[in-house]
Amino acid sequence: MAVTKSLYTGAEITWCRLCGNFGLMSAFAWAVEELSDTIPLEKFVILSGIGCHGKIVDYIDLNSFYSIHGRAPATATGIKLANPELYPVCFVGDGDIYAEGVSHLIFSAKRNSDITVIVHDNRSYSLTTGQFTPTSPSIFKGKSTPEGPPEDPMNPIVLMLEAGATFVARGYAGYTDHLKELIKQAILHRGFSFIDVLQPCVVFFNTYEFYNQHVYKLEDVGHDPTDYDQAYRRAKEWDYNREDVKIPIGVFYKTEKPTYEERI
Ligand SMILES: Cc1ncc(C[n+]2csc(CCOP(=O)(O)OP(=O)(O)O)c2C)c(N)n1
Ligand code: SF4
Repeated sequence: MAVTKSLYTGAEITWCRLCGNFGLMSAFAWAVEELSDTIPLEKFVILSGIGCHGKIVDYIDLNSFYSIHGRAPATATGIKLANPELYPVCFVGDGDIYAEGVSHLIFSAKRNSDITVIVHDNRSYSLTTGQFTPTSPSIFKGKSTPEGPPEDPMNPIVLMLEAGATFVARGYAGYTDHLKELIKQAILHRGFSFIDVLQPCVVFFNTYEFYNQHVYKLEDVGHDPTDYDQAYRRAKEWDYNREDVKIPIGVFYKTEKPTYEERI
């Protein structure tokens, strides 16, 4: 393994104790270490949106860019166009990218920009103290919606399949080893790669117990990620609202097609 320095900056970590962001950050750092024989550290660029998740760029010691709310994928696309040797990885929030930045997400997928987008999907606008986001379920009791959101959640896996993403996955911050493998695959994928990470927020929506009981791995049921129709059916198994169903994690779909940078 080629990594000789710590991947952490040493900056004080201000996430709450047991926040799912810790599992996600460990999985990423571990993935980078395991990829370091193939991808030198200086070839990574990490970008973030705005929110609790965004602090990750302060904590991981790689080239970084603190983007504006919802716009990390647009910035990453520009970086990749300017220097195709770099590997841009965006860390974004569910409020950040499924609300403010949803058009950037859709067009990055549509273009097949050769970037990676990792969503810290805690299903809450947590930095701003718990408003509902596009993936909050009916049972989410926020300060501004004490009786739950007056609308249904969206399904980001289906959205990305429809938008043309060439690598679509879901991970769980509680399963660091599994998530590390997904992150490695996403970074190595040539084209737009997307991982929705179920990330419990212990303050505004503590979902650890729920996910521990409901998550299952696609690879354990013989899922074929090259089959789009099968991916779509698996993606529809959970609509981000129901609590009585199993939740698939793993790679739903992957395919190859020319990237935006190649076509430009
Ligand atoms: C354009 C814009 N709108 C609103 C805000 C205020 N704002 C800052 S963080 C945040 C919530 C972020 O929530 P999410 O993306 O889900 O990330 P989390 O804090 O849950 O990680 C909001 C609404 C902003 N900074 N910029
Ligand atoms: S408020 Fe939630 S998402 Fe933010 S650091 Fe605390 S536990 Fe994590």
